[in-house]
Amino acid sequence: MVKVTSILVAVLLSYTVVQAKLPASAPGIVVNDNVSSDAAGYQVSGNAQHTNTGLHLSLKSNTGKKDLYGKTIEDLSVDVSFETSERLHVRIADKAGKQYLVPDSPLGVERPKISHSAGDLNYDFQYTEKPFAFKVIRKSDNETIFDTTGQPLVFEDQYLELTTKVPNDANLYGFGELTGAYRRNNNANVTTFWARDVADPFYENQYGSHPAYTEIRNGKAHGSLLLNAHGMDIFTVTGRITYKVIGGILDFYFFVPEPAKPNAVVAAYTDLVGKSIMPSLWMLGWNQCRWGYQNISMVENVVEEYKSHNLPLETMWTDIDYMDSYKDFTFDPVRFPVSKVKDFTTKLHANNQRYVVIVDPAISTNSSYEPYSRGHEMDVFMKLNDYKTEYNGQVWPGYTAFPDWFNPKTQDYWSYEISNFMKSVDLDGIWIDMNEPSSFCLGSCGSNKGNQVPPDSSDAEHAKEQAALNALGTGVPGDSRNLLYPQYTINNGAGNLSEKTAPTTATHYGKIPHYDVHNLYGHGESYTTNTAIQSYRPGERAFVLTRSQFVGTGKYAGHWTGDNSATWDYLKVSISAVLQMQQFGIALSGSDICGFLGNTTMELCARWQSLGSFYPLARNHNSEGNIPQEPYVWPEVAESTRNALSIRYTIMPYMYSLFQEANTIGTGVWRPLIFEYPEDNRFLAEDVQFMLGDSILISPVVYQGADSIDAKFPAGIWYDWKDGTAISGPTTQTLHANLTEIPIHIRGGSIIPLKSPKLTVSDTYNTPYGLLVALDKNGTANGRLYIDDGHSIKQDSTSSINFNFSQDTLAAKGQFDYQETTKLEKISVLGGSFTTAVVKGKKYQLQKDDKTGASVAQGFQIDLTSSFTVQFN
Ligand code: MIG
Repeated sequence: MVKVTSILVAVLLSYTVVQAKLPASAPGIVVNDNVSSDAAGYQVSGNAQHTNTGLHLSLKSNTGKKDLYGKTIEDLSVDVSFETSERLHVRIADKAGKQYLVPDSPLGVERPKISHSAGDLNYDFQYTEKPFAFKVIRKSDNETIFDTTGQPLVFEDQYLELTTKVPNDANLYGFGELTGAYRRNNNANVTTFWARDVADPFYENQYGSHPAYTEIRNGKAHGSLLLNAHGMDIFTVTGRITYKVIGGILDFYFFVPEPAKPNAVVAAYTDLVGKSIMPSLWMLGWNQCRWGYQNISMVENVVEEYKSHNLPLETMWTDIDYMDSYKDFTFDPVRFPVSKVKDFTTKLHANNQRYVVIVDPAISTNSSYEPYSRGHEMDVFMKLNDYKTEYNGQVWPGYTAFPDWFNPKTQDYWSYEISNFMKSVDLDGIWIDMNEPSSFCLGSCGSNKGNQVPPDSSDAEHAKEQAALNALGTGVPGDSRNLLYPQYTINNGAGNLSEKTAPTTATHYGKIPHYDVHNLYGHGESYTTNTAIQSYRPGERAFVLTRSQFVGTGKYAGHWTGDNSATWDYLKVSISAVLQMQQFGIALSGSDICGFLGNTTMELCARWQSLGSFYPLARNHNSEGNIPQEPYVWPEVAESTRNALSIRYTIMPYMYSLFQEANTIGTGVWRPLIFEYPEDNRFLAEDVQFMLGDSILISPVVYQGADSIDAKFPAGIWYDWKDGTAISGPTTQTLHANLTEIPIHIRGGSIIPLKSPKLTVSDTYNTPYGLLVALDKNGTANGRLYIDDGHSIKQDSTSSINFNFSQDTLAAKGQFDYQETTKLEKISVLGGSFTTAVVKGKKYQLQKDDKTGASVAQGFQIDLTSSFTVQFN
């Protein structure tokens, strides 16, 4: 266990490093942000061909400087497909088709098969022949949204470069996963894409890759995706975006919706990459986790404490502590005996609570460990560059093998292991970590057929590992590329591409070098795990929480933002981290509440619980060795948690409806204010205040010692959740919020479906429905409620109810197929001055509630199984 201790020390030492202050802009790690202006470039050769889907061009390399960082590919083809009126596909590829492409779903991204060009295009595609360059123009306002004119095009086997001009101070959102401001600073900023196990450093590459952005210009939005999984740097420099990629092709998609709304860009983007997973209702409940729950009684005790402090708890989690010597699919026989864990889950389930545990992809190579021998037998692990020898890295259990998601047999392997494991104690979901993939040694560093323990990591040891890796060669047979040391060095914060992960010369099924699919490893595990969980609970929505992700992972899993620190900077930046995931179609996301690394404080934790209670995925998680930070540890934190969670559970039908919209339309559960109010320039860089759906404005306090926030309000009426006070926007107001409160405002013009908050989601959902009607200045409001059984993948019948309030009448119309048994019993109105409500001829008095400021009518028994109206006087 020597090695494990030294890793732990390294983790502990890194606390001080990661607790750096939030920089105003990217730190100076920029290398090579220039464009290669002397590169040869390309010209169109022959005639353009009109195809069924658009246009086909052949390109030939010009004379001039070639082979900048690899071998120039002389012949290219450009295929332009007018896929839909709002989606344009521009693929620049090597004519020979040798460059690696992101595979189709499920392990990559499904590219829609288009047979005919769409009509009514919102965009124009224009190109120049010599040198070849292209523009994408939005027709409605003749705005050029992508423009490579006058910029070099480089296409080499290990280096692609393309630049588009953008306005000097462009409003760019996306390009993640990244810890930093939501609006990208255009001042020599680089985003690097190479999945990496690292504790959320600001403006460096981390766990996931989404080379996609939305830009807002003069209130109008468009978007773009470079569908490429290779390592890359994207520079957002004054006046341009420059892509520098170390493999694959330039597979661009452009999203040009009309009207050109930011949310419509997200919808168009997720039309392509897939919609966010539909969570079961219970996944909206509160989660408690930590690394350091050393035995099952500690875990049971946490559940008890929650109950005795009257705090909602839906799902209890355990980290690698539960495992026997950190081996997947095992429970420590002394600290977490299976029989006791099973009793624990049985008890949780009886109380409508859940249990989720962590699983790492790396499998201990101990030959007496069955999950290893089975996998070895089935031949499902990653290989070295001889395509035969197993690649063995090192993770928590010591030497490990890595499941190869690209091998078609791996699904059977993983389904068997996961379902067997889940069955042993009746688990509810799986949390997948370390799937960048993370490895503590360099290269294939040994294996544990008997009981070998990896040596201490040291410089000498690392040098040995490096030499052994080099000795295997820098590439793979039949491929001339230098995979170990590509000439263009992306700004990988870990240094060489093979550091702290599988080496780029390791291989996957089909002889694919890891170099080409590194950024897809977590995506593949997310899909495979989701499918595996379904083999244990057929028909049920699977719960997977993944650390590493790629374009489209949201359709298989949720994501937490990894190892943040218990500091005020990380509280603040969690907002842009979650907003980013919404934009990428990973709606079910959140950060570790109260902070993972380092000790939290009462004040920080109180504020974080308030904010985190509104994360789409709300989980308190803590690292080893830190002081406990469950909300009951401090009375103030318990109070702030009860306050915020009582609001979350009250508006749960609204949140669930938002998740269903994320799953069908693609819009975020959280939304940046600029996405809702793109014409209001005050919100261009706003990433503290944000919207929950389109009806709730959240204005958290994120600074130490502060007890107020200068909150900006969009145009319209905004009602304070606490007392109904109306604020008329656009305006800025200083809102007071003591330690246990978070300012929340309801947009005038919205109708929000409610429940009565209880300690679990199912108890909450057993209470009658209510409606909160917040009127705008015209006395109108709208809202929506989605109902289904809350857990099945396929639904026989669902309800989608649209509420409309106008001319003093509330009307509910839509689809009412779900046999909902709880009734609508209460309607609260903010604004207006009504005294009675009439339902089917029966009169109800409205009473002013002095606390909430609303006029409330109750005692209805309105069925939510058919349309109805309520008349207000
Ligand atoms: O090497 O399982 O991001 O949430 O608690 C650290 C222990 C491994 C990293 C995860 C974190 C988890 C921790 N893991």
